[in-house]
Amino acid sequence: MTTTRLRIAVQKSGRLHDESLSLLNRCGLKIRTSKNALFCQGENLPIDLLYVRDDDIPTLVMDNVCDLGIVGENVLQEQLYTHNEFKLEIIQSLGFGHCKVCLAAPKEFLFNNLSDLAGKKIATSHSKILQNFLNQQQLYAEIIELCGSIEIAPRLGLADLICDLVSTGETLAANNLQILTTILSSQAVLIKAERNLATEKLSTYQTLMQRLHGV
Ligand code: PRT
Ligand code: ZN
Repeated sequence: MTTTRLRIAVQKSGRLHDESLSLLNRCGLKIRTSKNALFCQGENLPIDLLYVRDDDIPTLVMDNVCDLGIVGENVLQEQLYTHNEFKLEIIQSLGFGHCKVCLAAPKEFLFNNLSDLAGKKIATSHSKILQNFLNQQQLYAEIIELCGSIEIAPRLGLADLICDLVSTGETLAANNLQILTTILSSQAVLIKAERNLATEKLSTYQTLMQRLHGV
């Protein structure tokens, strides 16, 4: 189905949802929101929102289901490493959702430099970002892929260390873990596919971009 309305993919629920909506709101977009709706229409601009899992946002933008997406740079980077054919660009950093992808280990882990990671088991949900970092450092380590509760992996004996998102660091501290190094700094970003937008959507896009620069 073709539409002249600009469609933006936004996280349905989670850490980026409220601030994504608040940003669009400050850009003047009024949204008719109904509970559990996956698709919401803008009332005063030809812009619609699709509420989805954050991990699906790069694919939805790449596949032209959505014109734009708001997603964490960590998720974007992981997907770009996973799908070499994805051509996506960051249009603007949005100033919220700040966090870091860090390597962390139990406080007793002896760490002088990165070569101490050689041959270790590292639990993560960011396996491609981690693998790329290990390759750059010319290090071999075993990656244990987990979807969540990464911080508990060392205590369970599943891994020697972890590679996970950190914002305040409280979760690491609560699990007796300390940061060894930061691999990636992340925040929420507005993304678009590296192709021209349909001409009938251009003026809405330009209006949104002007307002984004002004907020
Ligand atoms: O359901 P869906 O798949 O959409 O959401 P999700 O569960 O995958 O993601 P969500 O909502 O947890 O996070 C969305 C995005 O928020 C992430 O991809 C990051 O870009 C960003 N973000 C910012 C964070 C954090 N800060 C953060 N602190 N994502 C996760 N965390 C975790 C952290 O790993 C730790 O376990 O929150 C916990 C608390 O962190 P500390 O350091 O403050 O204790
Ligand atoms: Zn997710």
